[in-house]
Amino acid sequence: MVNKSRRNLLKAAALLPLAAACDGLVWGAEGSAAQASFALDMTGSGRRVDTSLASLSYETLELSDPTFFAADNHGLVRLFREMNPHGVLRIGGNTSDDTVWGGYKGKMPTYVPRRHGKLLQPHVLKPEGLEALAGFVRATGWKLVFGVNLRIGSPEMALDLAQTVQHLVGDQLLSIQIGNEANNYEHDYAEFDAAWVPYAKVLHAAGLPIAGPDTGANTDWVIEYAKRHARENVFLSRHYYREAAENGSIPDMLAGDPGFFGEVEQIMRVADQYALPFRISEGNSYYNGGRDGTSNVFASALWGADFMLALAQRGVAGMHFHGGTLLSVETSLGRVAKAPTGGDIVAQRDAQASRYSAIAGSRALGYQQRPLFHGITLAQRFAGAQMLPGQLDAGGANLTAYAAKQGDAVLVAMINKDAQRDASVALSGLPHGAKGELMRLRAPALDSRRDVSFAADGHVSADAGGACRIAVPKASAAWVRWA
Ligand code: BDP
Repeated sequence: MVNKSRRNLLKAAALLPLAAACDGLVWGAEGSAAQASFALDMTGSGRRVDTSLASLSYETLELSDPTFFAADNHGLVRLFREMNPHGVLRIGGNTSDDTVWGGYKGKMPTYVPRRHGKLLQPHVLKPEGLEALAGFVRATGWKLVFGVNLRIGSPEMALDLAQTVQHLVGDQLLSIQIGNEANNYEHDYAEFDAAWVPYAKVLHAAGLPIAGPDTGANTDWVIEYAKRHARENVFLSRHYYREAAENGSIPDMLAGDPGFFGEVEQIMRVADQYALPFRISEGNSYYNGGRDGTSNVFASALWGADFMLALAQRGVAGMHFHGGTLLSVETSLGRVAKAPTGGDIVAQRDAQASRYSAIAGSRALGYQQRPLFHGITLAQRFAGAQMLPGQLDAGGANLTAYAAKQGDAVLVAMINKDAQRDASVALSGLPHGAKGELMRLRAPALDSRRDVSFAADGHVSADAGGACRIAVPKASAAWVRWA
C-alpha cells in the first residue's frame, strides 16, 4: 500500500512541475481529477471575519421547557461552546409572534390567529423559561438576540418582556428584535414601519438595544429600514432559506445561490454607509422545517461551510442557523411533530431535532452534532481573520475556495461540492516554504447522516516559491492553516 501510493505520488509530482505535490493523498483513478488552481493575493485585503460568524437561531417556543435552555443542560452548553465560544443565540421565529408574556401585569392584548393558522390560543412564555435562558447564556458565554411579538400590536407588553430579558441577561443582551418575518402579515414596508415605530420608541426610550427588520427574503425592506432607522439600531438583519423543503434536493443545495449574494452585496453597501453590521438572523437550507435526507445529511455540511464563508467574504457578521427541537419547529409551522421512533441512540437523538438543526438530541438522550455542525466549525475557523482575495479556476468542478490572513498565519479553505469530480488544487502565493496544518471535512457519502468528521489529516508544505498542490476529493472539503 505504502509503496504504491508513494509511486503514485511521484508520478503525480512529475506531471506538475510548477507545484510541489505536497499532500500525501493520492487518487484512485489518476488523471480524472479536475485540475484547479487558486492563486492567493497576499497584497490585497478583504473583510474581517466577525468572531460571532457561527451563530444559531431557535424558536421562542423552546423556552416553554425551562430545562432546555438551562445552565445545567451540560450537553447542549458544551456543543454551543464547541461550535463557537463567541456565538450569538437568536430567539424568535414564527412562535415569537404567537407568544404572549406570562409575566405581564398589564391588560393582555387579544390574540388573533394567523390567516389559515391552526393555533387558536397564543403560547404563554413563563418567567422560569426566561430565567433558565439567562443561565444558559451565561454558561455558554453567547450573546442573545431576543424577538418580541409585533403581530399582536402591544408595545407595552413587548417593553415589559424586553426589560425583563435585559434585567436577567445584562450585558450579554445584544439586541431586541421586533417581529419575525413581518412581511408575512404586514401588507408592505410602510405598514410594517407604522407598526414598528411605536415599539421602537418605547424600547429606545428605555435604553434597550434594537436590531431589525428581521424580515424574510425582503432585501428592499432591509434597505428602506436602514435608511429610516439606522441610528436606532445595533445591526441590520434578514433571513435566508434557499427554497421550500418540497423543492429541495442535494444537487439543488450544492448548486449554490449566486443571486442571493448579489442581494447581500446590496445590503452591505447600505450597512457600510451607516457603519452597521449585517446578520442573517435566521436561515438554513430549506424552509418548511428542512428536508429529510437533504438538510440533515453530509451535503448540508459542505453547503453550510461554503455559505458561511461566502457571507463572511462579503462582510456579513453572523449567520444564525435555525434549528432546535422538531416540536418547536413543527409547531411554528402549524403542524404536529411526529418524530420517527426506534433505532440506536444516534437515530433516536436525530429524531428529536428539526430536520435542518445543526444539533440533535434531548436532555434525556444527550446531544450530538448533525453533519451541518461540522461544516459550521470549518467556516468558524476563519473567525477574526482578514479575508484575502484569490483567483480561482475550478477546473470544471463545483469547487469554491477562500483565503484569509489570521495573525501571521494564512488560512485556505477549499470546498469540493462536486458529486462526481475529485479536484487537484494548485495553490500559489503562499508564504514561501510555509508549513500547513491540514484538516478535512468528509463522510462516506453526500447523503450520510453519520460518520461525518472534520479532523486533522497531517501536514503539507509549500515549496520555496509558495506553491503547493492539494487533493480535494469529490464531496469533501479541506482547510489548511499555513504558518
Ligand atoms: C421561518 C420562520 C420559522 C420557521 C421556518 C421554516 O421564521 O419559524 O420554522 O421559516 O419554515 O420563516 O422552517
